[in-house]
Amino acid sequence: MRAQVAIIGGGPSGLLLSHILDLNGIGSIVLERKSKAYVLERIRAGVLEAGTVELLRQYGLGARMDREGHVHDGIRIKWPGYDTFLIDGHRFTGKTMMAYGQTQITEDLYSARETAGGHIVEEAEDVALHDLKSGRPYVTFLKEGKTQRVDCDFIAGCDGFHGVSRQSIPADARRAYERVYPFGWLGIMSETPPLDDIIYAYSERGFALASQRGPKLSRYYVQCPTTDSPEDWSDERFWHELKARFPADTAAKIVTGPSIEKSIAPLRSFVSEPMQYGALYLAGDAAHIVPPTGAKGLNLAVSDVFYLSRALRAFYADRRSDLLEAYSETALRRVWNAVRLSWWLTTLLHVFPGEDPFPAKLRRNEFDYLTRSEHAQATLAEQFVGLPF
Ligand code: RFL
Ligand code: PHB
Repeated sequence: MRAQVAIIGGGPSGLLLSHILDLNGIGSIVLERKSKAYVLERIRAGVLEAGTVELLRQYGLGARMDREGHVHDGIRIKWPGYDTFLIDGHRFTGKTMMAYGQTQITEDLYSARETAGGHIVEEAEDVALHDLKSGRPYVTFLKEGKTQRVDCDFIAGCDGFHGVSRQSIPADARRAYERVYPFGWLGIMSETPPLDDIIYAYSERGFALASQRGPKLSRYYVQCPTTDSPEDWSDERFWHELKARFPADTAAKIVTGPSIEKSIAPLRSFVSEPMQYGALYLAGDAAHIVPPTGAKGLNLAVSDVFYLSRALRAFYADRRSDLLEAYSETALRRVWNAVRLSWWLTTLLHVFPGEDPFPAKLRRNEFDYLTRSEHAQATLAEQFVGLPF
């Protein structure tokens, strides 16, 4: 097979890249290790930055999002002893955010690719990248027991944190920067009406989050030890702990019911630099991970795809390679902003196991300052709603 761009991974990064390239007359093949059904079953992100919403609309992917998504001025923070605090993106930037699930975006992307006759290979096993520096790169994979080969001009590594693309860069040509946090998030989905607002709650028992996926679908999280497994958490225990972390009046409004999904995600900050090696360009979680506090991961995947698709378009339409050469540096500037913001919010809103009383005092003072300073609020709101691409 031959394609201008071979895309490894059919998550949001890979599918969006292939969609935008197609609209610019650039051909691609997407190689996805799992089945489409499996990819669509993963429950992940739920909050989109203003720039992500605009980009999805611009590429014809906004219709269902605008129908079913829920617009928010920002996310609220509940802190014991304080009035509810709104990270007010709208007030400070004029922009809003959208609650719309990654699952739905991925469905929209699959259907857009299928309508356009896009080439997606599901259940592609043993994907391997070859000759990245040769000027004639290619990818091999196993499908139904047969080895296949895709010759291409470029390879886009969109295969997430555990993918093969980043590992295909020689160890001495990349550097990783990492923080692993000493807790995870236990998340549940339940077919119950959500609260009106998306709320981060800080309490001495740890962090909790109330979010939503639709008028009758709620998503909730609680901070938990990394050693826990979902089996340790009955629904009853989950609801009890969730409510204990919210102020009593908010807890009273939470409608409980059976969970339809329950999983634990570890929290990590990770960046691999550079995001390019020869013909290989990394995008999304393949190059970087942020803890979910701040809701930046999917939005970063979208901004990477924006920069990479723009660079590939300039290459094919205008024979310009300057944007490709600048890709890693351009994308990383925005990545590090999200890494810093997500780290800061994680530190502000979580209780670190075994800590002495000093950090709790700092957190409280930081939050107190935030509630009193318009400058602090403006700084946070601007980055939370998302810096321009
Ligand atoms: P994905 O989604 O991991 O997709 C990668 C795809 O590559 C496939 N793959 C391979 N294919 C071929 N060969 C291989 N060797 C392969 N290895 C892997 C995988 O099967 C998969 O289909 O990465 P992508 O596309 O870069 O997208 C990134 C986002 O998924 C991620 O950043 C977000 O989900 C992070 N995130 C959030 N981001 C937000 O912007 N807002 C949020 O509110 C938000 N909440 C979250 C989150 C992530 C969470 N978890 C579970 C990590 C909440 C949670 C709980
Ligand atoms: C979600 O709705 O899943 C969600 C919302 C906000 C976050 C992370 C996840 O910071």
